[in-house]
Amino acid sequence: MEAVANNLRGDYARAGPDYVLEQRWDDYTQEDHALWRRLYERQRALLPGYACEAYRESLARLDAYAAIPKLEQTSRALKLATGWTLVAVPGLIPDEHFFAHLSERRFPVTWWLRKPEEFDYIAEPDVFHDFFGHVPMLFDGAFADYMQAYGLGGLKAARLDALKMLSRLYWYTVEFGLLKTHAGLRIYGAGILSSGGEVVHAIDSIRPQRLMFSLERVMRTDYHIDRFQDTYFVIESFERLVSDTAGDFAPLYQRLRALPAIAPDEAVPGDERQSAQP
Ligand code: HBI
Ligand code: FE
Repeated sequence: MEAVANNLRGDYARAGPDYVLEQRWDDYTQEDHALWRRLYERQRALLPGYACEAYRESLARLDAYAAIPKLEQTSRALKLATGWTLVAVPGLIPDEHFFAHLSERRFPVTWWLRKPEEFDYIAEPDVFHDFFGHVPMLFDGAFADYMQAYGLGGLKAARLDALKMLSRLYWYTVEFGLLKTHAGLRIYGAGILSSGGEVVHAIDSIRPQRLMFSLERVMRTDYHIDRFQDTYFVIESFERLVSDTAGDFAPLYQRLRALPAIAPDEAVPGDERQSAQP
């Protein structure tokens, strides 16, 4: 078999034209399931007081500790909850395919699990990042609406050559978003929830700045993909995130593309800073 995308682990050759493939749950080894449990135990222990209620209640209901989940089984429950289903994919897929799946309420989940030596850091999303990080939030109605709207927006942004600005919105919400609650800031971003070190950093560290969500500010702000974030954006609620991002982005893209990007650690006039503690 040719090493497609020079990474046999992803075995893209096995995927269809929409990049979907069979999960082949029986191919996982006992070592894979044991690593899944170790990853799950570490992250679950970090969540009390850090992950938002919607995420924690959904994760508990998923009961996904004992072994790598069967995506078709989770899809049946998810479909009933918010109309979403999970599709197994070989790894990162081209933006337009990714957006197309989201726009039709299908969430792509990488089928393979990292190796033990990647316990603390992995560059690409694996089944642990995608399932443990992203899937629980898809059971929340407003967030599920936001994810589909993001997919629809992505298809439009591709046509407007605005993918860089739109990917910042995904990064600072879906991957690294924080939520304001009466008890303090809580995490809903998958990139934080699936990270061994960033759960505590995102809430307790004095290094990063935490700013109230502003669509324009997010779309102008660059990000690092290989270290903890210097800036986190805080939303009031998922419903508010949906309404803040409901409009047509074309005029915004037009205006913002003429402005310089804001560095990940930069503060600008108008920033509404948030402290992590209430
Ligand atoms: N593909 N499987 C997969 N998972 C992702 O999260 C993903 C992707 N392709 C592109 C992508 N994310 C980002 O560029 C989004 O901003 C589109
Ligand atoms: Fe992700």
